[in-house]
Amino acid sequence: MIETKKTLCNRDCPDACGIVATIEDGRITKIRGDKEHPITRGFLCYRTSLFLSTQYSQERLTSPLLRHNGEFHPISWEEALDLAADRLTMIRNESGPAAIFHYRSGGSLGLLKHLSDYFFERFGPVTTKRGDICSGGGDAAQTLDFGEEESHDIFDLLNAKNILLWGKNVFTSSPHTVPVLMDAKAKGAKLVLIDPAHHKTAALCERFIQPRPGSDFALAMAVARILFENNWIDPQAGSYCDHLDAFRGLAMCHSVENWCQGADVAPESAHDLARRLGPEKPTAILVGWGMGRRINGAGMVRALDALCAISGNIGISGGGVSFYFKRRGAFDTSFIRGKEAAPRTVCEPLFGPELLRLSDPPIRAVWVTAGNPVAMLPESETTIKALSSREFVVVVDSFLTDTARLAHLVLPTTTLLEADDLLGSYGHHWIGVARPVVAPPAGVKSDLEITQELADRVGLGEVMAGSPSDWKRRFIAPKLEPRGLTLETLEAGAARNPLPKKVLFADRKFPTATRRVNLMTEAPPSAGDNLEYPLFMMSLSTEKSQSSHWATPQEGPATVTVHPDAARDIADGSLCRMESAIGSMMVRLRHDARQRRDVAIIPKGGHYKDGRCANALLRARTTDLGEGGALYDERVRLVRI
Ligand SMILES: Nc1nc2c(c(=O)[nH]1)N[C@H]1C(S)=C(S)[C@@H](COP(=O)(O)OP(=O)(O)OC[C@H]3O[C@@H](n4cnc5c(=O)[nH]c(N)nc54)[C@H](O)[C@@H]3O)O[C@H]1N2
Ligand SMILES: Nc1nc2c(c(=O)[nH]1)N[C@H]1C(S)=C(S)[C@@H](COP(=O)(O)OP(=O)(O)OC[C@H]3O[C@@H](n4cnc5c(=O)[nH]c(N)nc54)[C@H](O)[C@@H]3O)O[C@H]1N2
Ligand code: SF4
Ligand SMILES: [Mo]
Repeated sequence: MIETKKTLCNRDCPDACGIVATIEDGRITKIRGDKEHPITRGFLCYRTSLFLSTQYSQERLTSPLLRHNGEFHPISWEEALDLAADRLTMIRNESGPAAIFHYRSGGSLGLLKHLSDYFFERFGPVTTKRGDICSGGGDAAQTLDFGEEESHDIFDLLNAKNILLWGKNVFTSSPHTVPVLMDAKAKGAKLVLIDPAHHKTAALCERFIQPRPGSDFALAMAVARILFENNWIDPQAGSYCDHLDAFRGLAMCHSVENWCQGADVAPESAHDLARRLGPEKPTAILVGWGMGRRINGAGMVRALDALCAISGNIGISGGGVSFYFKRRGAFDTSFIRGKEAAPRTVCEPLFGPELLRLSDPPIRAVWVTAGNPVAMLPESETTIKALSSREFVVVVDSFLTDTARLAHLVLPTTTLLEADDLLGSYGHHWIGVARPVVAPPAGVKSDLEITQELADRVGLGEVMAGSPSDWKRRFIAPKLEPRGLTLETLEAGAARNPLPKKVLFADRKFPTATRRVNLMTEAPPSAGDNLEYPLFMMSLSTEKSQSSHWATPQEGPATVTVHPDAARDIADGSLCRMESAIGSMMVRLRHDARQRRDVAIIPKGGHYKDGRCANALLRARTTDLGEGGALYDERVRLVRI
């Protein structure tokens, strides 16, 4: 029998695509993008197009595994969950719930994944994470400036005359924004990319500005100064912005030439950007998630917020400074209190160091779900040391990741094609449901089943009871049902979240304390120079993987891309070592004359066990605000072998 079924992709990706699967005799034979989904438009990205090889991979875990004397042995679910319940209860009773750390990352963005948080809150509350490795800096910046973070409707880009892709590689990280940008171009919009790294997105743009990494604050101040000097400031800016004079003072404290020197761009580039934001508006700024992952990342995003606000691009159609779409905004998760309830928290980017440092009580047990901290969080070796020295580590995943290898107990779970969940998106406003297109293999349980069966064993069975549909209704009811959206309507097809407006802040009122934009008044910290390690290691998303999950197996050393002048006579295609202050790895060098001379670009998500992991070289540091990860400020050098 041949049938087709629809679901939504739950990966940590801004696009939340509609997927259409063809199933023949119980086996998925094909997946493609849903033509009826307004964002997906019938295509999937490279990594998910190849997902069937992951779905049916020999490496997929189909039984709980217990590590004994360094080796994993399959055990039954009964044994596995009895053991987990006993150990967690013992540790809680002996040391208090703070001795247990529940770490959930974004392996699936399904809303029902929050139920793991809910369980641990009711079981403890236990120690949870704070900060955000991904967008902590940018989130804090936008919230501080505007009182909340949301984005213009993605189709409002069609009303823009200019679109500034500020630190954003749409082809790789949000491919379904590309058709919208193409449509905007067809309607006459002009695109500019501002990014230290050269990538495919430059081809979409009429102009490519390539500043020094981390120098966007300086570039933005040059632009601001030009806006002030030409009187291209919105005449009403003083009425809806706080600190306009102080911000002007900040922009005026250096000449345009000096600011541009700091950013290593020609002053003409700053004049060009100012013209687009001023007389040639409306201009939409799309802020990439990557840009804020720096020690001054929040300051950089705040500078872009300020440019948008003072130039009057805020609150108008075709304008705005869009960073994050509130993917959870439509759903009610308020019964889970999260950080507020937790006895203490671990800062996510400092996972390894904090786990080792915490005492009174020390962390004795760690429950990791939907994340691979060894590969994806900074300072892999510290993370390894931290996890290896705990008494009880459980990892819930479908594969034996770098992190799962350190677990005492590994619990196999469902993939995106077996998910039964609710989804929003952080790159547009469409929401919907994921439904299993096939049942999971024997021996695999969903995160919800795992949580419920654990709950049954520790007296929380009733608290966690309910089918996936029951839980979906609970998340949907408070905000969506009054607006006419029910589970049944979402099951019929993705719908636009009715809550966010198409144009944000159209009344120029902001949910800050003063109802005005909070303009920045001070320069953020600077990463400074480093003569010993001259290159910024930029460990960036690649189309070939979803973080540490690769579409096809990777072999050999990681490829590092540098400008030929930065290669120190190491030939294109040859092996060398890349060293940072804390580690070194063998890499294959690739020359690319389109890159800056101060960057070394390596794909993010390489596996530690294969010696491909950038995080082995990266120190655990946080952003200036919001406890994000300062991921792209580590300096490295290349050494001949
Ligand atoms: N194929 C693929 N897609 C993905 C992912 C993946 O692993 N693979 N990961 C997903 C995740 S987790 C997320 S959060 C999203 C977003 O994932 P990101 O990878 O953060 O994507 P971008 O928003 O494109 O931001 C990255 C861009 O920021 C630029 N950048 C870095 N530093 C600076 C700077 O100082 N100034 C400026 N102007 N630019 C800078 C980088 O050069 C890069 O081009 O994408 C998701 N999409
Ligand atoms: N050096 C460097 N480090 C980075 C970044 C960078 O740019 N450079 N990017 C950062 C960013 S933006 C992010 S968001 C983080 C991502 O960090 P992580 O969230 O840790 O990334 P993944 O490697 O995708 O790990 C997710 C795991 O969840 C599993 N999984 C998938 N679906 C499910 C499910 O339904 N249930 C469960 N239990 N597990 C599931 C997957 O198999 C995978 O092993 O990494 C950050 N780390
Ligand atoms: S990973 Fe992103 S682009 Fe790829 S199918 Fe999933 S939602 Fe779409
Ligand atoms: Mo992310």
